[in-house]
Parts: sequence; C-alpha cells; structure tokens
Amino acid sequence: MSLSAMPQLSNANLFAALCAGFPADLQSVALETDAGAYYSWQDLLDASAMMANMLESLELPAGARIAVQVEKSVEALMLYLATLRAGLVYLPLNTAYQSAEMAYFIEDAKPAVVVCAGANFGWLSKLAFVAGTAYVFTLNEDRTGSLLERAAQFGRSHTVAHCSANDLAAIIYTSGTTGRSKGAMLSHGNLLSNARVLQKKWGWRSVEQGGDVLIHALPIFHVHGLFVAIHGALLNGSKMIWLAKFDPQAVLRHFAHATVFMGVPTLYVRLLGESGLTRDAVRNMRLFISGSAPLLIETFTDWQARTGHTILERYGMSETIMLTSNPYFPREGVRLGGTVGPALPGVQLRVVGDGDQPLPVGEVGAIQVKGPSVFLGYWNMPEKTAEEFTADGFFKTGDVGRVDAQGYATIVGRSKDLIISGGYNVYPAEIEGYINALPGVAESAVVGVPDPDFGEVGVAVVIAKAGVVLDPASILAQTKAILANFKIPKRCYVVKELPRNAMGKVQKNLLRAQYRTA
Ligand code: MLC
Ligand code: AMP
Repeated sequence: MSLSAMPQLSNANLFAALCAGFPADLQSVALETDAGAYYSWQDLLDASAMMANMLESLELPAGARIAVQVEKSVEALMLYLATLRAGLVYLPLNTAYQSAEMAYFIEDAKPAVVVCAGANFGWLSKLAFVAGTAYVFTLNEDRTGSLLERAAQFGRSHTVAHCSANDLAAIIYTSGTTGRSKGAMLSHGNLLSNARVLQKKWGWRSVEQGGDVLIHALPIFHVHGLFVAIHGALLNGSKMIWLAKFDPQAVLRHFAHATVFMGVPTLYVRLLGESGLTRDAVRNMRLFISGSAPLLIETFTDWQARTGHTILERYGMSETIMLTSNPYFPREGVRLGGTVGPALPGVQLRVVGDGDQPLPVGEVGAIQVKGPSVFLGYWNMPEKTAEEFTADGFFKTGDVGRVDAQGYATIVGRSKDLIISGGYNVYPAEIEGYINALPGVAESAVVGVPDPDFGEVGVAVVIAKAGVVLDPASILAQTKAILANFKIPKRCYVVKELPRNAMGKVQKNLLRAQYRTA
C-alpha cells in the first residue's frame, strides 16, 4: 500500500482531546488568577505551542522525561500542556522536596530536561547534570526565567505530536512502603479515558448549557490537582479560577462566581472554620467534590448543615486515577457519607481475602481494581510492578474496604503502612530511615494519629543508643533540614523501648493508641 493510501491513524494524544473541548470563542477567559490576571483559550494554545516548539527543538529522544519542580502558575500549566503536545513525558515534583529527595527522583527518572525555580537552580542543576540531564531551565511564579525567554523565540503554530493510547504521558512518583518512591507510569489513554468518564459522571456543563467555572485551589504536582481538576475543566471548555495557594477566605469570595470546587478534606475543614461559609455564599455553586483522603462524616454533615450542599466523595490513587465516585445525578442514587460510591464505568473493583479470593458482599478485605485508567507499571521496577498485580490482572491498591449490595465502596483502612496528612502521603518507613540515621538514634517508629486539621499526622517514637540523651525537638529540627515539610512528624517522643509482638515486630497499633493525644 502506498503511504498516501494508508488509513489516517487518529491521534490519541491527550492534548488533542482537551483542545477539542475548548469553546468556540477562543478569546473568552480560560483562567483568572488570584493576582488578577486573565488568560484566554487562545493564550493557552499559543503559549503551549511556543513551549512545545522549544522542547521539540531540543531533539530529545522519544519518551524523554521533563521533570518540573516549580510553584503553581498558569505558565506551569502551559508547560504541562506543551509537554503533552510535544509527545514527551511530564514528571511533576512536589515543591516541598529538598535536595536528598530531588537527587533520588532525578537519578531514578533520568530526565532529559529539568525545570525549576530560579532560586533552586544552583543546587538542582548540579544534581541534574551529574545524572545526565541535558537541559535545566528556570520558571518563576512572576513569569520570569529561562524557560519563557527561550520559548519566546519560537512560533505559535505547532502540530500536535502523534501518540497512541498506550504512549507514556506522565510519571507520578508515589512513596513506597519500603521507603523507596516509585514512579507510576500513566499513558495518554489512561488519562483521557478517566477524564471522559468523570466529565459525564459529574455532569460538567458545556458552554451552551450555561457552562461551569472551577475553583482550582490544589497543588498541580499530584493526580488530584493536575489531572482530575485540570482535565475536567479543559475537556469541557470551562473557565478556571486559578489560585496559587489554598486560602479559605479567597475561596469563599470566589464561590459567588464559580460552580465547581474540588478539595482534599482539610480544605473543607478549614472552610468550615470560616463564619462566612453560609448558604448564601455558595448559592451559585453546583458541586463540591472531595477526595485523596477519608472525609470524616462530621465534615460531610456539617457541610450539609451549613451550605445545603452534599459533598460528593470519590476515591482514587496515582496508579489508577479515579476509581469510584458517589453519584452526581439524583437519578443515579444518593451521595452516601462515609462511602466513596460505586466503581466508575469501566472499572472493575473487587474485595478479596487471602489468596485473592473475592469475598461476599459487605465483607471487609483488600481492594483490587482493573480498568482503562490503571497505570502501565512502575518506572524501571518490573519486579515491583509484577508483585502489585494479581495473576488475572487486578492491581492491588493496598486499601482495605467493603462493597455493599448497592455497589457502594467504603474504605475502612490500609494494608500499606501509610499516613495521609492533609491529602499528602507520608510513608513511615521513609521517615524512620532518616531518623534512624541521625546521630545517637538506635531505632524509631513513626505512626499516624488523628488530627482535626490534617485528618492524620505523624508522630515519631524514638529510642536512643546506649548512653546517649536525645532531645525530641532536635530530632524534629534535623529531619526538617532534610525532608519535605509535610513529612515532618508533628510530635516526637524519646522512649526506653518499643512495644513488640512475639515475632519482635513493633506493634504500631499500640503506639497509635498510646500517642493519639498529645
Ligand atoms: C503543610 N504542612 C503539612 C501539610 N501541609 N503537614 C502535614 N500535612 C500536610 N498536608 C506543614 C507546613 O509545612 C507547616 O509546617 C505546617 O504543616 C502548617 O502548614 P500550613 O500553613 O497549615 O499548610 P498549608 O500551606 O496551608 O498547606 C495545607 C494544605 C496543603 C492542606 C493546603 O497540604 C495541600 O494543598 N494539600 C493538598 C494535597 C493534595 O493535593 N493531595 C492530592 C494527592 S493525589 P511548618 O513547620 O513549616 O510550620 C491523591 C489521589 C487522589 O491522593 O485520590 O486524589
Ligand atoms: P496517592 O498515592 O497520593 O495517589 O494516594 C492514594 C491513596 O489515597 C489511596 O490509595 C487511598 O488510600 C487514599 N484515598 C484517596 N481517596 C480517598 C478517599 N476518598 N477516602 C479514603 N482514602 C482515599
């Protein structure tokens, strides 16, 4: 067959699908920032084209990673879109990560390009060049930096790179139970299929139907803010009110001009702390969505009482994007507090006991899932990937729960030793590793305890080496110097011994009970 006679393969590039959702009026406002700046849909297209042209000019190999550790800004969003449209792989990193954490990610992912804040260029570029990174650009919150300077030299016309659904679009690092972070590889198909399902399930309204306006107040280096929120709005051509940081009073002010809000439970708790949160303040709002951590039933009912709105809770993870959701449309059922709702269309969710045997309805066991949004595997960790899938292709989430007769799932705990604090995952094994390496420390255990603001916070219980006197405040100060701030235990106790079972394993349940309250 001659080339011209070959059927035109359709492009599965996520960017092409997002673009198709942009409104006909490309001069209308796509983003409004808390600093009072406005960006049109045309601005998004132009700037992402210029950045994509710039990235393509670097002639990077297929599958090259673009690692990005920058503060939230519209330009950072444009860089994400540019990476997609150039067919490269986006690798976002939490801005709280410090040099030891960044060194690990960069050595593991071997990005071709690193984009960082100008203030971090010195130390970060050193790390990156040692790991073989070819280019380090800067991007600052105030629209300065070498990335934009370089991109300004490129044109606004760009052909979206051709991708198949299985091509890698992003790598999201999630901490591991052993302390080693794993990069979850997500494809264009994973991301788009999930975005399409959520667009329908959550009733996103097209411009013709009056349109939606999303308040975007989450960080953009995790699944929740980067994929669930951004793809939802872009795929639907909906404007975003783009807040660089979560500030409850600013969010309250914007409710009058918005229709959709997404948050982790801490955001709802903090909003409930504002006396201005009334039915009147949210009269324009259509939908409040919560996820990333368990929403306490008190928060769910307090929100109903104060605003008249029922929060829609959903459940997902970096490796799978969204898996379940409470219903949006009343015809599909009620939103049940304490549950995360039924599996989304296309997702198979089962609860299993020992030997991966499915359990009867209502019984508590390990949650396993299969579906179009389940990731391709962990970056460079084929053995770990194989371990996390069953022989029949289900992914082991590490969450423990049950499903009722109506299909609603409830998460009751986790088999993975994980603390979720304000929507961020903290793996005790990682923190214990750092504390154990401090001078004078013989051993430590980090456990999660309830917290009214963050839901859960870490507490460190430490044993000193013989003859050493340890100061808890100094242990915390030393960890703060090396680890991301959200990982720092909120309290530290120095004790003589840790409770152990007959096998010698530390009984973390006893520590959790003992240190529940300060
Ligand atoms: C900040 N701190 C935290 C923390 N965030 N400590 C524990 N847990 C957190 N989440 C630290 C700060 O460094 C500071 O320490 C102290 O706690 C008080 O900080 P703050 O000023 O109150 O924090 P703030 O900057 O307001 O941030 C809180 C927050 C933020 C809730 C707005 O943590 C946040 O945006 N969380 C959202 C995380 C998220 O998007 N997760 C989605 C993951 S995706 P000090 O010592 O400096 O005073 C996922 C999948 C899915 O899970 O299903 O969605
Ligand atoms: P992450 O690895 O950051 O993507 O975090 C995913 C984990 O967050 C899941 O495995 C769950 O443990 C937890 N999670 C997400 N949403 C919910 C929810 N609605 N309720 C309880 N836990 C949740």
